Amino acid sequence: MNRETSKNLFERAQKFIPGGVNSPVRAFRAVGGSPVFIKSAKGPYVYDEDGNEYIELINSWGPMILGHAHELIQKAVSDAVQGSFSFGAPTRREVEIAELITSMMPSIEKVRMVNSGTEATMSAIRVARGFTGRDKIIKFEGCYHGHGDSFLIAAGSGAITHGAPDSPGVTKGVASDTLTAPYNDLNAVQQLVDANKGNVAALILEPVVGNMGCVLPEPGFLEGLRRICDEEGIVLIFDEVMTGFRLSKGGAQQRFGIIPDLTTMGKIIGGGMPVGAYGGKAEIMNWVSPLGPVYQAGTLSGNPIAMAAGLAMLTYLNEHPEVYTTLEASGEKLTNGFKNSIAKLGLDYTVNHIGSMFTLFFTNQTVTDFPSAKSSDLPAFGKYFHAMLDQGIYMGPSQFESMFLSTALEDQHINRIIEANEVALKASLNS
Ligand code: KE4
Repeated sequence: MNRETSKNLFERAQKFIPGGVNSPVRAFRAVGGSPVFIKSAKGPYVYDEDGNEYIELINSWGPMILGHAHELIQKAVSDAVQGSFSFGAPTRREVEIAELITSMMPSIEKVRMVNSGTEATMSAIRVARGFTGRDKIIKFEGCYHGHGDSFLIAAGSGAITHGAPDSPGVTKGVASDTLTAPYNDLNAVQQLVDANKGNVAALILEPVVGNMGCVLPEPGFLEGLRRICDEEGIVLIFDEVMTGFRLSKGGAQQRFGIIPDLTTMGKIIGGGMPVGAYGGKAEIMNWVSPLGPVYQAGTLSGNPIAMAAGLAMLTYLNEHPEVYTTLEASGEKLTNGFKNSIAKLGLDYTVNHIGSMFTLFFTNQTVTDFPSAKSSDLPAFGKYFHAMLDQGIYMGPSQFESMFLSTALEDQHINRIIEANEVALKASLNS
């Protein structure tokens, strides 16, 4: 495939943009080579600046659950832009999306719109700290909650030691208030809680992880966290930026039947526009300014164009439950095809999958946490990624990401991805 224009754009980009991208994962550093610059997309396809067509499995890292340029969402945005772009004043659509979100996710009694998943998670832990009067939070290794300082924390060395900054610029002071535990390890959580009795404000997790690759909660894990948080007065926060409105109409919390105190959202709720949100129990959310003392604000929060896109998206998902049966079937078909090829080639790789999220891990370990995810053969994944790309299949350029299916994928596309997967697996075996 000729990708000269993308290469030239990347050279230009690196002169004025750190790493040539506005978000690190896009730079292909985990897989090598030069990133593809996307010019447009439609349905299951993305088109790069050289006119190459790809069937895609990123879908903007989750938002494009209905495929690209869905006519309903396009129309909602084109109608909205006629009335200007932003007012910095309350609007009807913000009321309507709040009503819709709280009806689709009943654990959310009140919700605040923001502009990204990062803003949502930063704000959620702030209000949890304000509500409880406590300072510490617990997060899990391998879970990503955006680039807020409190989340860029490496695992502490022992069960009761504090986190250490995982990025320059994050202070030791901030890091000392973030405790980390291995995902799926309830005992480690209990130890942290016992060692910090009465000091933990919140526990935040991806109820299904996308950000170490797709990793599912073990049976009893979410229930155990709910029990511990109830016993200790800790605010349980489900970061559903990825899983919200994807794993079911009511997200992971509906699918697993575990109710958090707060939920953070993003991606799908903006229909591809910059939107995040946090919400949950009214007794907690009532602490948010201007009703309560916990300050949080945003010039473009509830932006009318973004709300138009998000409303169109959520309204469609709310009125078309068949979306989820379609995605379940597509996920089953695709990952079964992957598993068949893995077996046929005598490989023992792991495929983690739930609904329309999946990751093919280049490891023979069962992947239930960050260490097992990190046992994957990254050079082999890099070869696989490029072999898929050269066959016109556009996947996330990192082993530690979930892939996302959209309803725009039809059998013909899934069959093509399965065929390309087998070719790419063979290519990844060549040294
Ligand atoms: P944003 O600030 O990127 O909108 O959301 C942060 C965030 C929070 N919580 C979860 C569970 C998330 O997955 C994310 C963002 N996801 C990544 C995908 N790994 C976005 C892609 C990127 O960083 O470019």
